[in-house]
Amino acid sequence: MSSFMESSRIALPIGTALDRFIKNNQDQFQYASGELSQLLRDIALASKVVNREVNKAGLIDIMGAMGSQNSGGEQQQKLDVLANIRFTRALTKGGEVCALVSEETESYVDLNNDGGYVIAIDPLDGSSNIDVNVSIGTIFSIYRRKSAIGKPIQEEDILQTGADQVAAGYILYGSSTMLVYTTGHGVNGFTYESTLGEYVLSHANMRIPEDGRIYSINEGSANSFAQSVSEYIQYCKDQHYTARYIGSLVADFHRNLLKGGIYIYPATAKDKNGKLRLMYECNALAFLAEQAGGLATDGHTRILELKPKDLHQRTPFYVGSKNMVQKAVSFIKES
Ligand code: P6P
Repeated sequence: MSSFMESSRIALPIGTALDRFIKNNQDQFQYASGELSQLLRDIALASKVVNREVNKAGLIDIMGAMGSQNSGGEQQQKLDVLANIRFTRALTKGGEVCALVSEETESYVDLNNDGGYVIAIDPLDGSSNIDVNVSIGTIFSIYRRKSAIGKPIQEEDILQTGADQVAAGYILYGSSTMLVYTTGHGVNGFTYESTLGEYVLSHANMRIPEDGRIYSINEGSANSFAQSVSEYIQYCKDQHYTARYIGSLVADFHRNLLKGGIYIYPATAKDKNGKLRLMYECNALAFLAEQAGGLATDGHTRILELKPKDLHQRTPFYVGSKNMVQKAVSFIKES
């Protein structure tokens, strides 16, 4: 065997880079693939900067709280604010986005009347874990604006149901950094190769197992769970399922996507409508879950059919393996 053949055998091929993947699958995006490429490139670029800052959090003064609160009255961490700035700047420069809905800003941010897309984003979810070096994430939803390009933004552009998403995804800043997204034709995962500065396809056509044995819920709130939730959790224990709860939605979702499982954030005494936000947390993960063969509901209605009334509205959230979500819902129906 020639030396070239010998060396090529051990040199593993580098997977498909994100940009190339989008171009190779351009027929799957109902609008101009160049626009989606630009949007995902802007998001990927900002995530690379956030990734660098997250990885240095212990070394530079970006840990801890800002001393300010976000729209939900939650303490803003310095990295929350930094991440919001990074994504806002990248999406502004890209020119494709007319308006941005963010957990970190009370109202939507009007970016560019000539933009054809609206983005809803949680720039850095799991902020309570930032200072203790536990995985955190970015969650994003992409909508096509409904009003005419070039005109001022309308409410109909902003308060769209999750079923209207044209793309959605998350970045997980974990032991490796991954970007996982869908445009409605399956779910694909890309791992960040920092020496190349590229996201490279590592998890093609991700599917969530129809069944699982992992349940993720904060049982510290169990005293205020509805009876149906308590009964379902007891069912999980009777089935000897495993309890896994990281306290970072993206990390818990990603693990359950790979291994099978259910994540539940129900209504509690503290959060009467659940803690998670429909527009920039639940809709994106619901789209991904369904595209991977799973389900996402508020206990009664498919998440993607919920009509938002407010940018920051909360919803109970049951998401994950199809059969597990259906089982959890059956307890609610019986109650
Ligand atoms: P709790 C993080 O603040 C977050 O929004 C999600 O990432 C996470 O799943 C949840 O809240 C944790 O909330 O009430 O269990 O601490």
